[in-house]
Amino acid sequence: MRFIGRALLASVFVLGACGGGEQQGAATTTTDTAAAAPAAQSTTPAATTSGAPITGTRHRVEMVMNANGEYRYVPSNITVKAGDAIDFVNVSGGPHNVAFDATKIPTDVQQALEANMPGEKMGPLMGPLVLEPNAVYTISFGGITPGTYDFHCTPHMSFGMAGTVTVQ
Ligand SMILES: [Cu+2]
Repeated sequence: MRFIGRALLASVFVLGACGGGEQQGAATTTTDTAAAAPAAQSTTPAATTSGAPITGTRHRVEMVMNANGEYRYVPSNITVKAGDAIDFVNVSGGPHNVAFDATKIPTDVQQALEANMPGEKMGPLMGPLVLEPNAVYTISFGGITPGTYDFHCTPHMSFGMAGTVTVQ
C-alpha cells in the first residue's frame, strides 16, 4: 500500500507540473483556413495515426525510478479491454520506453500492436524513447486479441523494468 500511495503522490505532482510543457511549432507551411486556428494547449498526445482508434478507457502507467533506485512501471500488471489505451507517463528516471517481447506474441497480434504503436520505433515492437519529463506514450489496444503480453523498458531491461498487460 505504501507503494500505491507513493504513486498517487507522484500523480498529483505530475498534474501540478504539467503547465510548463514546450510548445514548439513545427509547422512551417500555412493554409488559408489554418491561419486563425488556435495552438494546441493540451499535453494529451495525439491519437495513434495508423493503428486502431481508442474507443474505451485510458489507463495510466507511470514509468519511474522509485525511492529505492529501482526502475519500474507502476502498476506493472494492468488489465485492459480491447479498445482501451494505456498512457505511459515518464515520471522519473527516464528515458524509458515500452517494448513488447515479440517472441512470445502471436504474429497477428504483433502486427496489430505494431500498428498501434506510434512514433519512430527503435525496432520491431520497440517504442521510441520517452525523453521529456511528464511526456506520455500512448498505446491503443484497439483490435488486440485477448491475451497476456509482456513488455519491458529497453534502457532498463537489465534493471528489471518490466510489466504485463492483459487484454480481456
Ligand atoms: Cu526505463
